[in-house]
Amino acid sequence: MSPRLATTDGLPETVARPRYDRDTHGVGIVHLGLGAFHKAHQAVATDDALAAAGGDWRIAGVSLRSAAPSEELTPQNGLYTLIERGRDGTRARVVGAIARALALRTDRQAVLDALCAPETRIVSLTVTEKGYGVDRASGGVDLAHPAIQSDLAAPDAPQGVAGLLVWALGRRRAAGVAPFTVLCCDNLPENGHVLRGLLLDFAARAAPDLKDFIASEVAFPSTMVDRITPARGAETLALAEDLTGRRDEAAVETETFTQWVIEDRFPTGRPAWEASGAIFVTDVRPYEDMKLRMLNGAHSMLAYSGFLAGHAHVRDVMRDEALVALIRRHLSAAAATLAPVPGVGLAGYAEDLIERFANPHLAHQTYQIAMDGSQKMPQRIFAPAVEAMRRGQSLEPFAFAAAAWLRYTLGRAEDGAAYDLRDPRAAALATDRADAEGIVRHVEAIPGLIPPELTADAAWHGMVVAKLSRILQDGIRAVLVDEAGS
Ligand code: CS2
Repeated sequence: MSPRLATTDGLPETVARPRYDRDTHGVGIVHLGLGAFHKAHQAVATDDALAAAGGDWRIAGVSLRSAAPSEELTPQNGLYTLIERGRDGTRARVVGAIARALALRTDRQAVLDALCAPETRIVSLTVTEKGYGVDRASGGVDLAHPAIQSDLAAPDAPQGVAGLLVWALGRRRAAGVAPFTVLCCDNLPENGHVLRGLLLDFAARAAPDLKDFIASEVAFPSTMVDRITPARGAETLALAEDLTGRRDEAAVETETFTQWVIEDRFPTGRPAWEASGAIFVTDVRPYEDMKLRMLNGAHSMLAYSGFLAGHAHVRDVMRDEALVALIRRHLSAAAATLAPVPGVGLAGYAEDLIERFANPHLAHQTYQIAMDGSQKMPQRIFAPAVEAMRRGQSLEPFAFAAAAWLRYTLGRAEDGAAYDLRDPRAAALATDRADAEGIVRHVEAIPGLIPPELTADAAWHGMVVAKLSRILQDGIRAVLVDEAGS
């Protein structure tokens, strides 16, 4: 059996490794949400920045729920293998940016200390859309969210994002330590602004004297993040061992493409992420809308319809002609809802997405993308649908995506096999109604999910009902073929 990865000494020449002395760089970032995406994206950019420009910018990674990431990384001194898989081959690189891996459950005091440390100048986050506890309708806290409930009940024993950040900002202020910059890296529109709104509302309820301080002193730059990173499988670990000659429990597999667009507001400094190709802008919104509506919107559409059509992976979907035609239709409908994006041609962006989705080396499950639909559909499908309606453009592609999602929320495949919805609003989505009209009405009545502009529009409603009804009656395959021909 190969030795465990714990040092870069003796790695094969073919494996890239940190081009800086890890031990001479202190920690400057606490990252909440130590999952595959962070390890494939921000940590890699930080590794590049450290190599190019140095600085005390290594990362203390924190997982809020599971202890697994820290159990995997700690014996490896924070090192892990990044496997980049493109059409032109597979490359392995050992990333050194993570200095420590902590789990809130088992290393609580160390996490709190790291959040309060003056050296910590940035707290970045990838906790997924559902991790924040934002009420999308009000922009404030979602009082039904478990972490919000427990943090409001016991603000001095924080468990969730809002509680931890507000608590730490309060402690820092009391100690005369400058606040950290809060850097949201989840797929939410205006993610910095959303997180700011959440913290201000949480503070108003739990620590009112902090609200104005957070409003005026804390920076929340928004970011657009992009790198397709499938959940790790056993094959990932086997491939890492093949490529490096080391066992690596923390390896991740991703595509070669990576993109990061960031608003440049970091009062206490930041790593030289431009060294990894990050783009700094004053307003990230056009890029975010492009990525959320085109990449993520097409992803959700293909995940629901592809899963129902029996495709386990995105690469299988890309071999289904009808689905590829629908992805193209979706991409161009989504592109038509966008404001101009500086420096980006949307037709080329769409072609690149088709190529990225078709990557034969990535085992990206449709079931993974299908997860948490209630948290994703608003920004990916409903927001562009509202914009298309305003502009008098066709709503068909968006109505089809909505119908495919609604069919998916029923929790059983066309052969009758049941699957777990994996959605925090699964209970609210569940209905006894089996007819399209009943299902659509039920979901339209869930607060904060489908925008009122759509629920009030008879044409939209009728279109979704008609498409869902046809899927229920004739099956997804027949509808895919029809839609692709229309
Ligand atoms: C995907 C994203 O799982 C999903 O919902 O759409 O994780 C997607 O792969 C990334 O946003 C790509 O940057």
